[in-house]
Amino acid sequence: MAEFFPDIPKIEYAGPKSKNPLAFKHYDPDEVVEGQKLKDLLRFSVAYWHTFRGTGTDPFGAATLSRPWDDGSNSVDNALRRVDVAFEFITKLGAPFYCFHDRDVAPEGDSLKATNQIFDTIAKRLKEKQKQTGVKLLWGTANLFSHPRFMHGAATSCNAEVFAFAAAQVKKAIEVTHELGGSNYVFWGGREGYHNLYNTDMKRELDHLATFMHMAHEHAKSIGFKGQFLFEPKPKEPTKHQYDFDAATCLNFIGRNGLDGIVKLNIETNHATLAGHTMMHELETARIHNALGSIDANTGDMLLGWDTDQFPTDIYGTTQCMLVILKQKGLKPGGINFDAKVRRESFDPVDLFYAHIGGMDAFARGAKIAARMRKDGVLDGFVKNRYRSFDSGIGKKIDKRSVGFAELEKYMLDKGEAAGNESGRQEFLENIINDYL
Ligand code: XLS
Ligand code: NI
Ligand code: NI
Repeated sequence: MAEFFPDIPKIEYAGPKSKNPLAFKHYDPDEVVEGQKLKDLLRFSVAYWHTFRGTGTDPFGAATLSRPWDDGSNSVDNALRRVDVAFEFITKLGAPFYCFHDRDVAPEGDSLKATNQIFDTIAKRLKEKQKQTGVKLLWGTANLFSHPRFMHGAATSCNAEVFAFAAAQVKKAIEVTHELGGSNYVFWGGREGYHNLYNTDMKRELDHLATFMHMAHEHAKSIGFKGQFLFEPKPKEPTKHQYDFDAATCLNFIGRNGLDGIVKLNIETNHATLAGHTMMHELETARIHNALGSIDANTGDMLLGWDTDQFPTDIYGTTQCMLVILKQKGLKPGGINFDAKVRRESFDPVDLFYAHIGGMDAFARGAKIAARMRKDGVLDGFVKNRYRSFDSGIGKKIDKRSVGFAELEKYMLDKGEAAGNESGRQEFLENIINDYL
């Protein structure tokens, strides 16, 4: 079988002292952290779209990336060859999972029927390759944003024909995800949002989105797909007002539309930044609502205001992510997907390896640092103690709701003033965190 990365060996763990750029320094898949092997805790996934379909184009310039195996065509042969490339890459990297949109793996045909046939052909090859290599599908999704038919949205389009097309496409994408043993199915809003209320019935569009998700869930049930549905928040791009703005907005949508427990969240670092939040805030918002399903680990650039989809390299950031993720003992059935692309200047195939190795090492380090902090009870003890006034006395009564405003007024009239404030010690805690890095 042809090798597409002939000069690249299987990437191994070589330890922190290694100077080999094609080895892991921190990600040892079998190292145990908080009772789990790192490979099971982190569940890394390669994103098919950026890694095997990315060309390096940007709004100002043409493709730059050198991908000798790709003839640039939309042929089925080219798509099949990409599958072989993908599985050689993922296997050499040692990532246990991958993710795709339907249109990343399989091009569109002349009709929906032809498109579905092409998708089946590719899915067959994907299935063979999964079996051969042991690589699994973390999640599947449908591309409901690239084709011109989705100009007004997909599930939130003003055009019922487009809603129907999107439904047919998602039906097929769920079926293929099921056939390939996918653990999750993702809804990212894509063009679900609007630019201007002069032409938009927001209520009707949101109702349609809820209808769409219920229909997807009903279909999944009918075919026996047990994977987790995930909604991916993102505040901007491509529309000005995306309906899946941030974790809180998505949770509100889920809760108000009877989708609690059916749909969880796929939280992306870059999207958190665009929403004006930290990733830690978004993760914790999802977690406390029992909705932290999976993450897209790509980060943005603090100086650029769009989804730059960079590989995570900031250990401070990955530590913060892992502090939250470890609280719920990992993300399973979700994982850490690199929805990230190499810069257009990094055009060699080997750059794909450097990028993923760096991201995996950054998360492995974050996991180990966070675990040490948790073992020493650095934050937990502090936080628990900070709220101790609610563990007894009047605080306990408030938590139990056994008092109301009248009792609290009497309590304070008797005391005259609230006592007991203590320092929040933010800088003290920030210093301790730096000690662990
Ligand atoms: C785009 C999104 C997208 C989703 C999958 O910004 O991150 O890539 O993860 O549709
Ligand atoms: Ni994403
Ligand atoms: Ni994104």
